[in-house]
Amino acid sequence: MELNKLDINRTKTLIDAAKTISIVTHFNPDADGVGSSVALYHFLKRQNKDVQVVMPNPFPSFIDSFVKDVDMIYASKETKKARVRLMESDIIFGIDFNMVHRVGNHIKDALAESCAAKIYIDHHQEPDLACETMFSFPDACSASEVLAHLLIAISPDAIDKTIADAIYIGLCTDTGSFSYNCNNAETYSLVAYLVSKGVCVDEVHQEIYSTFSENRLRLLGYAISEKLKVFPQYGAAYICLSKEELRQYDFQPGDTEGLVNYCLNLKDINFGCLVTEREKIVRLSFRSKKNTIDTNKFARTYWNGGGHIMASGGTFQGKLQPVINNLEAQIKHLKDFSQQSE
Ligand SMILES: [Mn+2]
Repeated sequence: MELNKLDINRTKTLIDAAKTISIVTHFNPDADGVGSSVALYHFLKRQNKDVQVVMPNPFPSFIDSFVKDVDMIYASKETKKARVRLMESDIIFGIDFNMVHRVGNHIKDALAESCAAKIYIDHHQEPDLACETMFSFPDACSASEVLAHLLIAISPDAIDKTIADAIYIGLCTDTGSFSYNCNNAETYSLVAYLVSKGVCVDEVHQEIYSTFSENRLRLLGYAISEKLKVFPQYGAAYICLSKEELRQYDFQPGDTEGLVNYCLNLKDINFGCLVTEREKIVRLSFRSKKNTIDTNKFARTYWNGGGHIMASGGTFQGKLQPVINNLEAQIKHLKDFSQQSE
C-alpha cells in the first residue's frame, strides 16, 4: 500500500496545528469502523489533542472491551451535541465510508457543512467525498489496515498494544477471520507487526466470536433450518427474518452479524443475501464468492446501496413482502452482475 507522501505530510501538519479533532465512522458501526476510530483516538490523545469520537449510533456489544477510555458521544442520543462538535472541530477524520450520507441522518448535514479540514480513511469503491485529504484504498482489506499504514507513516512508534488491538479487530472482522479480501502478503506483515506489539490472537477471537447470547445462537439455528431459501439454478440463496421473528429471539444489534455468510457455505451457491426487517426499514446484506457476482453493482442497481464487490448492503423503506418479491425476481437476473460478463 503506497500512501501519498504529500497527503501524509499534510495530515501531519494539520494534526500539529489542530486543537479540536473529531472522528466519525458510518451508521451501524462495525468492528472495522469502531476499531479504527478507537485506534486513531488513542493516537491523537497521546499528542494531547482534544479528541472525541462521534459515533452515529451504538455498535454491537462484542466490541465493548476494545473501547476503553475513549471520549465518545452517540449522535443518535445526543444529536445536537454531536452536530455542534462536528461544526466546531478543526479536523474531522471520517473512517470506513465513501459517502457522507453513510454517517446517518443525525449528522450527515453537520459533516457536510462543517468547515473542519476533512481527512477520510477508507477502503470502499468509488468514494464520493469533498475533503482536504483522502486515503482511499479499495484494495485494502479494511479501513483499519489503511489507518495502520497512515499512523506508522506519521510516527514509526505510533502503535502500542491498545492501538494494535483496535486495528486488529478491524482487520480480522472485515476479512471474516482472514478468509476473504486478504490475498495481500502485506496484510500478514501488518498482522505480524501487531502481534509483536502485544495483540493476543486467541483472546481477541474469543472476545469477538465466542460471546453469543443463547438467543443469538438459537436465532442462527432457526434462520438456517427454517428460513434459508436456495435457488440452485441461479446459484443464489437468501435468509429473511421478519421483525416478529427477531423479536422472538430478543434481537440485539449485531446478532445477525455474519449470518449472511452461511449462504455461501453451500456448494455452487455464489450469491447470498440476508434480509432483516427493522422498525421502519428493511435491510439487505449481500455476499458473493470470489470472481462470481459483483454485489456492489447489484446493491447499487436495485437497493440504493453499495459497498465492496464481495460484500455490500442496501435498504428499502417499506414492508418486507415487496422486498422478497423483488429480490426473488432480481435473483433470476443475477448473471447480469457476474464479473466474467464484463
Ligand atoms: Mn470496513
